[in-house]
Amino acid sequence: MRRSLMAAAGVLVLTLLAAGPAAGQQQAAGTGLLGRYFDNPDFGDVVTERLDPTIAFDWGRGIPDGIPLTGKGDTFGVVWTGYVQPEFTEEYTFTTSSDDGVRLRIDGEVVLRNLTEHAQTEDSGSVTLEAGRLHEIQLDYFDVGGEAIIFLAWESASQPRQLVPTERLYPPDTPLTAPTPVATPAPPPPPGPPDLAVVASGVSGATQAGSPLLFTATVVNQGQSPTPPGVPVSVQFLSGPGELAAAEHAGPIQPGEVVNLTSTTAWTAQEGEFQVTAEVDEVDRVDEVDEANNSVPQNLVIAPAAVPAVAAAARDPAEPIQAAILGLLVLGVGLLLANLLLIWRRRRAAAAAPPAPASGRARDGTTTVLPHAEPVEVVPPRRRPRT
Ligand SMILES: [Ca+2]
Ligand SMILES: [Ca+2]
Ligand SMILES: [Ca+2]
Repeated sequence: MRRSLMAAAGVLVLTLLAAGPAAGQQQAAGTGLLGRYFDNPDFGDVVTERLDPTIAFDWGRGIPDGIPLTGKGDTFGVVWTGYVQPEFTEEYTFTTSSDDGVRLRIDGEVVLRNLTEHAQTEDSGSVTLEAGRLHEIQLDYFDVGGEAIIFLAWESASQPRQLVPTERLYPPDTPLTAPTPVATPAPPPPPGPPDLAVVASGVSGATQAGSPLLFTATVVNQGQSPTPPGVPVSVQFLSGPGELAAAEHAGPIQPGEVVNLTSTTAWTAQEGEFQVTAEVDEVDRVDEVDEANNSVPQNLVIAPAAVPAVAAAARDPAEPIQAAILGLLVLGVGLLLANLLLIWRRRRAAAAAPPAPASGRARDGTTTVLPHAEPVEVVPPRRRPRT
């Protein structure tokens, strides 16, 4: 019966030995586990130690070759320690085939345990491993006589059962290298403050005295942060120290956002030349990296007020001739009225004068001739001849 079991176990051993390396194993560089050999099954005093490339031994009824065991001769123990490095991140099942006792720890946790005296027996246990990581491994084994066999195999969903290969086993003095950290991008620097700037300004309306003018400004946030929420962004239109108009945006203005603002009240234009400065955030509600770019001046020329319509009509080319004719008519009517007035006054004067003698001799000897009187012949006095 014992021989038949041994034969069956031999099939397992051959199966394990026949399993080839899994894909990707060439990336590992292990050399095996450190084996500390004891001359008793209680893991007492260490007799010797050596590096074993794999755990695959069938010492038959003897003892390990080259190990100067001195105890009972056919009774001894071995503790293998070091690291095991899996290729995949997944659950691995470890299987031992041993005669006699066996116990496997991975990262300090017991994965399988059968510390009894027994013929060659398979024991299995599972543990989840991380690809590329060196996991601590400790395999305790003892033989209390008779056959002495120990094999260590593993399998997972990604690889068939096989002996744990040499390149996946590392001795305990292997320097542990931290798993390659996943490159994490450096956190972006905190964004800078907002930066408002006036990039254009203008007016809307006729640039003529008396005309209602609206002012416009184009504002951009060329900073890295939006303007604070709930804080309005205002623009003031100044001529010298005086404010002509103002505009406001409820905000916030996002980085790179362009906002066109128009004054809320009109300015009644006055004749003259003005330099109007559009200044954003003139009350400094927003902290900015640059305040020098907050204002832009513009020159504004306001023409005189419009000429009234009647005066404009006088600019008709025919107007001088019409005016001359009108003047002549007025002059003619005036002369006519003056003559009529003169005649009327003469007649009135004539009607008011006392009746005069038909003719008479004045004291001075002259004769007054009245209208409608017959002329009187005036005879000069006769001169007395000289004697
Ligand atoms: Ca035995
Ligand atoms: Ca600014
Ligand atoms: Ca500011």
